[in-house]
Amino acid sequence: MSRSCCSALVLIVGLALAVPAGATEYYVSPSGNDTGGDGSQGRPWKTIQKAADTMSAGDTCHVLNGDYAEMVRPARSGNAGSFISFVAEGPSVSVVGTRPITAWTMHSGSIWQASAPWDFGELFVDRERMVIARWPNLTSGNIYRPNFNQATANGGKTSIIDAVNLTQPGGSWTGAKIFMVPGLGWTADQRDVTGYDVPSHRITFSPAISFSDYYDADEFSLYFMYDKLSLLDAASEWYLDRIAHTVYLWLPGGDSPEGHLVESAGGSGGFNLSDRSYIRVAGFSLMSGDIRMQNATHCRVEEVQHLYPAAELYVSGSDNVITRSEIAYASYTGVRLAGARNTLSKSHVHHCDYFGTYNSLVALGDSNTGSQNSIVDCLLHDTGRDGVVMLGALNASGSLIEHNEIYNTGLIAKDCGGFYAWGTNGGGTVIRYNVVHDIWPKDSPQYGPIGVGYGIYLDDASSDFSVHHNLVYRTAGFAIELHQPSRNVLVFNNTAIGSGGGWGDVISSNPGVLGSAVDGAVVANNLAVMLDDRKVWRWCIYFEVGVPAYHHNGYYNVYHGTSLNNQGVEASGVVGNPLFSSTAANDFTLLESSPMVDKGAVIPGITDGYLGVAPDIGAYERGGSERPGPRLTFTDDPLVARTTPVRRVHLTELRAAIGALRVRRGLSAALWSDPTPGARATTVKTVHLTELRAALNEVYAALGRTPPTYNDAMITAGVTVITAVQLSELRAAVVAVW
Ligand SMILES: [Ca+2]
Ligand SMILES: [Ca+2]
Repeated sequence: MSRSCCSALVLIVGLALAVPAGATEYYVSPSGNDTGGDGSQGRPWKTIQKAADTMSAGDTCHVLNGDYAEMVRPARSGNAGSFISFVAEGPSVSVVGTRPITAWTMHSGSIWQASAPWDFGELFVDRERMVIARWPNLTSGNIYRPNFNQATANGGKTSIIDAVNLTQPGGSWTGAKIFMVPGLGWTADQRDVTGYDVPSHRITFSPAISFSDYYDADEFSLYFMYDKLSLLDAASEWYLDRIAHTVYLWLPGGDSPEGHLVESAGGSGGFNLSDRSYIRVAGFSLMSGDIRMQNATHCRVEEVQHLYPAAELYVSGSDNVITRSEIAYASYTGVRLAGARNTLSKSHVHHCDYFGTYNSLVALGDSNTGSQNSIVDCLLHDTGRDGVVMLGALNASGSLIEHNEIYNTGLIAKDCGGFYAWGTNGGGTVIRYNVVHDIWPKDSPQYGPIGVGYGIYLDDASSDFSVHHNLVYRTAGFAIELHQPSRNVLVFNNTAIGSGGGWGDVISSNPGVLGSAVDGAVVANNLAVMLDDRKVWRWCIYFEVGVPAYHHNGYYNVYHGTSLNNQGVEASGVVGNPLFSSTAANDFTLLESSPMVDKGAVIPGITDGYLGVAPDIGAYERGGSERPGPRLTFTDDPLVARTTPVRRVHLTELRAAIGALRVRRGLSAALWSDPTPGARATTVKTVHLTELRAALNEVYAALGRTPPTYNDAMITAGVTVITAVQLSELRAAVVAVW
C-alpha cells in the first residue's frame, strides 16, 4: 500500500451489516422527531426507545451521532437468524446514564456549588471521573492506587488509632467516612465515623469490621478519610451534601464550570436486555449507566465501549455473547457471567473495584448459578483485588478461561489472585493458555513488599479444575497455589516463574483452614523456575502435608540450587537451566537446546498435537503454534484505504495491545492522550499515532530488537494526514512482537 493511495480517514463508529430480506431499517438522530418522524433515514426518530418500541425480529435501528440519555428497552425479542439490532453509526454515539449539573455558583476559593436533588456516588467533568473529597489527597492521580495514612496502634474492630496523623481538634471527623484496608488487608472496608477522641488519636466507626476474626484494625492498617466538605481542598475533589442536596466541586485547573460538562452518575441510561432474546447492540459508547442482561438469551453486545459503568455487567440466562468490547473504570466488578454458556471474548476489561473488596474484573457464577461460561482472548488488568473469580460452591461445570492475559491485580487489597477461587467446585472448569503476570499487591506495612498475591490461586476446598499451559510470572507470592483441601485439581504443562523479588514457592500445595486432604490432584509437565532470591521459602515446587501425584516436572532454581521439591525431585523430572529466549524481557519460550524439550509425559487431551518425540515440559511446545495469551486479532483486518472508515475501536485495540506488551516486558504502563476516545467526539489525531509508536518502540528496545520503520517517519500535527497505512503498519509491528 503506497502513501498516495491512502485516503484521509475520520473516526466514525459504525458496523457493516448484512440485512435480512423483509427487515426494516430505522434511523434515530438527536435532530429527529418521535411523533413527526417515521423512522426513515429522511425523517428519523429522536429516541432509540421509539425504535425499540416499534421493532420486531430482523429489524435494525441505525443510531446517528449524539448523546442519548435513555435506558433502551426492546419491546420484543428477535429470533434465531433474525436479531433485533441497534447499531451506532457515527463518530460519537453515546448512551449516557449521567445527569448534567448546571447553575453553579461560587462557594469559596476555587470551590463551586450547585443544587443536585438526587443521590450519586460519581461526579464527572468532561466525562472524566472526579475524586470524592478526602484526606490524605489523591496525589497518585490514580483512584485505583489511593494514598493512605497508616495506623500506629491496634484499634480493634471498631476504631483506628493514629498518633501521628489524627491530631485534629475535636469534632473534625463528624459526618465523615473512613475507607480502610485493615490488618492483613485481605479486603478493604468503608465505614461511617461514629466518634473521634482527641487524646487517644482514635476514630471509631460502625459497623465493626465483620469480614472475619483474622484481623483487627491494627497498626498495619491503612486508611483515608472521605466524604466531608472540609476535606475538599484540592483540584478535582467534590463533595455531595446529601441532606441539603448541594454538590461542591473544585474543577481541574481551578476552572470555572462555565464551558465544562459537569455530570453525576444516577441517571438512567443504557440497554435493558433482560428477559429478551436475540437482541444485538453494536458500536455504542456508554457513559455511566448500565447494560442489563438478566435472564437474557442469545443476545450480543459488540464493540461497545462502556466507561464508568454504574453497575456490573451482569449476564444470566444463556448463550449471550459480549465481544470486542471495552468495560472500564468500574467501582465494582466489571462483568459477571452467571447463567449458562455465556461468553466474554476479545474484550478489554480494566480498572475495576476501587473499593478493594471481593469484586473482580470478571466474575464467573453467582451463588449457585453459572455453568459453561467462557472468558476467551481477553485483556484483563488493573483492579482492587482479584482478576477473575469463581466464588462459592457453584455448579460451574465446564467453564472455560482460556487465552487471556491478566495483570495488575491487588491494587488495594491483598491475598488475591490473577485467578481466584475459594470453596469452589469447578465441575471440570478449564483454565488454559492464559498469561498471568504482575500480580503484585500494594506493599504491606506488615510484610513489606511481599503483599500476598498469587497468579492462579485455588484457595481452600477448590475442586475439579484443570489448569494447563498457563504462563505465570512476577507474582508477589506463589505463581500457582493449591490450598488444601483440594480434590481433582489437575495442573499440567504450566510455566511458572518466581520472579520480581517476591516470596514463597513457585508452585505450592499447603494446608488451609479446612484441612489438608489432597484427593486426585496431579502436578505434571510443569516448568517451575525460580529466578529471584525469594524472601521466604524457596522451593520450585512445595507440597506440605497432602502431596499430589507428580511427575515429569522441570526445575531450575538460580539462587538455591537444591531447593527444588521438598518431597524430592521425581525420577522423571528434569533439573537444569531451561534456556529461555529472554528472561530479562519475560520471554519464556524455550531455545532449541533447552533440556525441557521432549521431556514431558503424553497426557491425553492436554498434550495432543505435541511435536518431536514427546511433549515439552512447560507451557510452550517448541515449534507449536498454540501459545499462552490472547490470540491477537484486529477489527477490519486488513484495513482498506479509501474504503475502511477509521473507527474508535481501531485506536483502542492498538492501545490495549501495546499497553499489555509494555507491562509484559516490564515497562511502565502506557499513558494516552484522550484516554476515553469516543466518550466525547474525539477524532483520531496525530498525537495518538505518535504516542502509540513511541510506546511500541520501547517494547522493541526492551526485547533488543530494531524498532519498526514507518512510512511517515515524522508525523506532524496539522500536516500529516492520518491514513490506513499508518494503522496497518502499527498492527504489523504489534503482531511481530506479540
Ligand atoms: Ca482533600
Ligand atoms: Ca516436543
